[in-house]
Amino acid sequence: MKGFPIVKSRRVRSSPYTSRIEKQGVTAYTVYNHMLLPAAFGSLEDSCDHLKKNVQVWDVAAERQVEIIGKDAATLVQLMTCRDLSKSKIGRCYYCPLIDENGNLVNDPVILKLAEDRWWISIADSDVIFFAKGLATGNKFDVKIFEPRVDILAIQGPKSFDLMEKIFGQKIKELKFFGFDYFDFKGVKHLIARSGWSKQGGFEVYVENTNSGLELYDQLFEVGKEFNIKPGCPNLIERIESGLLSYGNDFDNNDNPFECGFDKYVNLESSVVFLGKDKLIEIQKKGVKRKLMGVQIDLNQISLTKSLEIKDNKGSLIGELRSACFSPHFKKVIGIAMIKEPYCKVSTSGIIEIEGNSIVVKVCDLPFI
Ligand code: THG
Repeated sequence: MKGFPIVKSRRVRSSPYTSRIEKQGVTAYTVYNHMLLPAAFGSLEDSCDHLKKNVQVWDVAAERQVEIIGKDAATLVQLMTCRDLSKSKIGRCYYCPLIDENGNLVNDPVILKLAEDRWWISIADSDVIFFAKGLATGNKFDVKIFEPRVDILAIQGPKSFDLMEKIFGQKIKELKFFGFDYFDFKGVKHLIARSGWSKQGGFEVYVENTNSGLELYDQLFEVGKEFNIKPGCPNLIERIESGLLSYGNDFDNNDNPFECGFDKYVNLESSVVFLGKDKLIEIQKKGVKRKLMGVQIDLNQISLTKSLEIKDNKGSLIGELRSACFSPHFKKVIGIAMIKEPYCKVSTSGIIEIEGNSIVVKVCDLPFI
């Protein structure tokens, strides 16, 4: 992987775990929510393979929390998302598209209901806090909105269950997918959810007590030896194979939830009030003219730094490739692309230009696995 150093500063924040992952061999960072997010520990292929078979600890402190607390907290959270949260339960996480007044996407956070009047929005890479404050002020809501000191550690991979049982006891194995509860580590309570940005299974520890979190970090690696534990990070290959979408890469504020395949998180029939609802009803009636699709390309490597135009054989634009990687599993390049009608169906093909060569891309369904 080629690259240049990122300069740390007050603006590009470190996490409590930064000094640890640097001792452990982090080789690349990206910036996410104005914070360092590890992007590689050596080869992405090797890390992907390791993640699928073992267990990794990820410093995902860059998944910041926006806390909303107060009498109108539930109303404000609902105003921001098209997912009906009226039957939501304390102790559960909800994957929710956030929508603006045009029906376009603002973010795709995990939302945690801590209490009827207290919520955490665990955000992807956009400034949700200002969106929330604007809406709260404009609507004169009785809420407090702030970024609490929470730094998530993700424990991911098939062996995460046995590792976490050894540290937190067998009750942790009873957590349901996207459920959370509080677990004791040496006298300190930690909120732990069964979730994480991989499809290999695992947990996320929402660390509020930094000292205890650092001690937990070291303990995970100590106890994890027998499970072949390694430091890791959200893995580009694994997440594309699994069809986990990335705000800013695969979609952004110019796209709506139907174009991105978020249909099952859009509840237009319910009576709940949210921003852009009328627009989404209109969009659904008309139908969308493009969709996020998978693509397969017969190449053995690719490195995208911006989207690539996809054209038909007459040179007309049919879409754009937004993320891509070489997948050792498929032995070719796979990617995520926004494809226009009528090309957004399986086995259509198009052409991309890479360093002067025309290369065929084949459209397929998401997820790949
Ligand atoms: N965990 C936490 N915060 C996050 C992420 C996370 N914030 C940023 C980013 N990731 C938000 N994006 C996603 C995208 C997908 C999922 C979670 C966060 C995800 N999706 C599951 C799936 O697609 O199978 C389940 C969704 C569901 O149906 O409920 O897990 O990873 N804390």
